[in-house]
Amino acid sequence: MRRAVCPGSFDPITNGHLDIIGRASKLYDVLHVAVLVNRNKQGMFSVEERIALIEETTAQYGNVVVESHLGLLVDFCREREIPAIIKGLRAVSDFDYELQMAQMNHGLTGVETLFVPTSPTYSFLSSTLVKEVASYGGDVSHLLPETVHRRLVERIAERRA
Ligand code: COD
Repeated sequence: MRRAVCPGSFDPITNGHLDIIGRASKLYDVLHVAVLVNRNKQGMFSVEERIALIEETTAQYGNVVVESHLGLLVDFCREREIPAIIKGLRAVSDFDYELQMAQMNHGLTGVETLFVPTSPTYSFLSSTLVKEVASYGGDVSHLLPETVHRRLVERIAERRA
């Protein structure tokens, strides 16, 4: 069984994430999506909500398993015997930090990191920017799966109420 993991915060999942997950799912028998829990960061969505949105939007691929993890990504990989981490690279600005993490993770357990170049359509896209634009009323509907966009608009309205 060939396995890999796409890790991230996914707060919330965007079309950029989905592009990488969809492409990676074709290369492996099982693709894990790991929602890494950051105790110091209050998200727009709870970890459970993020998992539900990822499960719903990746069901089409048929081989994606979604889980959360508190701790090091290398431990998530070791516990499940996952030899490869898949990361999307948006721009040169991503590269420095991604390279550091890849080298650190490899040094810790030998896990490999493979980079997939993002589709040009999504090279500017991040969850952070989407939340900011949406919170000021900008239209981000073309950047998110429909169900995620609906939940984001609802969440922003709930927070204003
Ligand atoms: N196009 C293509 N890929 C994209 C796009 C896009 N538009 N947006 C995001 N991605 C990909 C990138 O590969 C990105 O790394 C990944 O999706 C996740 O993105 P986010 O924004 O959801 O998540 P991040 O960047 O906050 O995730 C960072 C991790 C949680 C992966 C990292 O901090 C981590 O591994 N933490 C666990 C603790 C740990 O092991 N620390 C030591 C690291 S050496």
